Amino acid sequence: MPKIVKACLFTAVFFLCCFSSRAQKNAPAPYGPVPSENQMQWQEMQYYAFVHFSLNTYTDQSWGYGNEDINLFNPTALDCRQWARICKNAGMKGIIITAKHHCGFCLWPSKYTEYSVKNAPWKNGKGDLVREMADACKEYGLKLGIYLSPWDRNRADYGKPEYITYFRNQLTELLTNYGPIFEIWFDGANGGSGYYGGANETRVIDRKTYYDWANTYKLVRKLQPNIVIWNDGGERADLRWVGTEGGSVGETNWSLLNATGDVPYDMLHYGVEDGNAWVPAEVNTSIRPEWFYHRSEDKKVKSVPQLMDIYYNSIGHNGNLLLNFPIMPNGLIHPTDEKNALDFAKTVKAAFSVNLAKSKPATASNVRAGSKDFSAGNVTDDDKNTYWATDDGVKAASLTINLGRPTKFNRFLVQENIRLGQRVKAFTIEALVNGRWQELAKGTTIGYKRIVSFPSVKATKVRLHITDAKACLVISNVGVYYAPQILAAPSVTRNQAGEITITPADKESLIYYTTDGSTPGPGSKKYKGPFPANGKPEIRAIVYDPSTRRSSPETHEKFDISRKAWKIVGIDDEKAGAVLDGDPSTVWHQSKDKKMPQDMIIDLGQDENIAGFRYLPDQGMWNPGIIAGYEFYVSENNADWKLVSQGEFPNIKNNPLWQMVKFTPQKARYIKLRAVKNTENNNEAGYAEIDIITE
Ligand code: FUL
Repeated sequence: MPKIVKACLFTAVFFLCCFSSRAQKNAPAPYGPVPSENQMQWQEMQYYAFVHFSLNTYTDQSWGYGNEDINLFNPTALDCRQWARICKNAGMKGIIITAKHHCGFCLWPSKYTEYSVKNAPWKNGKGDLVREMADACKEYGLKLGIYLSPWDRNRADYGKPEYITYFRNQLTELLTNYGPIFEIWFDGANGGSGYYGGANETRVIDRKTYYDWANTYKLVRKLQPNIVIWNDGGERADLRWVGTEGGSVGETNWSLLNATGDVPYDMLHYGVEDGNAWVPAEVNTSIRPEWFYHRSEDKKVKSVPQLMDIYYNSIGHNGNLLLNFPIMPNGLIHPTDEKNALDFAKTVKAAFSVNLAKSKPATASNVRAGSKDFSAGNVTDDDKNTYWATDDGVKAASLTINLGRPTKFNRFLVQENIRLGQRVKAFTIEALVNGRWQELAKGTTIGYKRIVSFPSVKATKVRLHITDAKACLVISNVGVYYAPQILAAPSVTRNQAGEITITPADKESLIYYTTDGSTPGPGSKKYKGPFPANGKPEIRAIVYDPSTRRSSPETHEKFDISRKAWKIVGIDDEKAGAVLDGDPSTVWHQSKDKKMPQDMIIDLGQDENIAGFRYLPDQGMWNPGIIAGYEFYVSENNADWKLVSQGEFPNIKNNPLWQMVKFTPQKARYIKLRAVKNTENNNEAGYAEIDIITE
């Protein structure tokens, strides 16, 4: 290298060093707890998968008792590469596998128990599912995580000190033999009834002391120095549960808890503002109502709009998202789950791939020491290591981004440099529209990432106004986006008063509808709110985005006569009105002390020409009281009843949706749906809706 070049290089490096060390010297000091390097790596993953697969998959259970027959485990098409491919294409960064769920069955051939794949027919006992998962993750560039249930309903020694040795032996196998593990999941469900090696009893442990977590954590960290530990209920670990499995964490979400003490729901969901330990939120939820596969949920896979809500309420609220796929008995992810997860990824991409603020000039009301190192422009430079900072003591300031020309947007994304601690307590977002500033939204905490949604606006400038913080501000990134409308078919319901409500998936969408059976389009009636509909209305509706001129698939609902005058007879419980309210999500159950058969009698208010009936069972997670065997009666006087139909609802257990039964038309004022049997052969009877079909 010529001398002159060398000299120049040396000078450049010298100045760079001086410059960066000066910048560092002047950098804000960390405030409060900060993430460890492992927590930081984890936070940047943002989105990854759970897979639930075990003997429960074959017994249709949520929690196995511990005595389930090992011979049931024989997936015929198992392919961990399918799981990994789907997760990768869905934009996920890792997979956590249920190596052992509460039933104690191990998906790897553990040396320490006979209750594992080594004694199952699958691959003649030669299989190792954790190995297959690890290999598939490696092939697809995904990280591997392990769920190892501390509660073990199979083990005879559960509850005794020996079990802790067993548990640690298993941990050692899993954390030694399968390469790097990014996260270990210690579920909080603990103690209770179980098989326990044949004892068939209830065992209660002290969840705080029994597992001696401190030493278990030491072992985990020794074996996997880069791991993060999730633990709900035991000693404080690296990550926290958010208090719900529904898919959301609080809008206010501090990545902090106290290092000791109990953690009630509010702390889990919102964090603790003055907490003394960094414990960020992981939002775990399933793509179906349940964690394990149940055929009855094939029609209940979360839709793209539902998944988008979860996205904004987890990743958009300073959390990471852990989305579960229940594996089918054949060993694959169901095609609907795959499709919805991939469509969800496409929708996220469509919303967030173009950052309208990127490289746009930014100014701030305060810049730390007036230095370029902390300038406002650092938030739009696409470099996660640079940030805008204010002087010490300046806890409120505003940052303005000049978009250059009127630009349409409806999402604002902002990130704090959390390596220096989480600070912001309150902010507003404003936009310069036609020369006037207008407030778009308000927020509280920011943390690693906060996404704020608001109705589309066309503005030339956007301003983040931080109004309160714990210490000076450190903002690393700002994004401004236009998320296209989600064009999902709207839902159409009619309440008991006969009013029709049409609800779009995206609040901004325009809805067009017809009531005369004709095809709806942007020239049809525009929906402005619930409207009365007499007779037997036929509603066809679409949502429409005028900016792209695209419309959603159509929803087509045919309603029968209005239920305005209907009354439930002989049941003295106001809540029973749920059966007639037109809302599929509300339910009513017969009282627990009643036995089958159980009757639901309805007075229609006047004679009707009845040609059939419809029944919608409880749509909730556990679906109790699904009527499987029925008798249907009609009467003119609520005294003399005529049986007009009886039988079973075919496949209602697996597909608990609307059931429709038709019969020869009958003139009557009263109807009686008699439940003679439910899907579980117990005495529960529940109803989301009952309706009739008239001639
Ligand atoms: C819960 C467990 O009891 C469920 O079965 C599931 O594994 C879920 C992720 O955690 O607490």
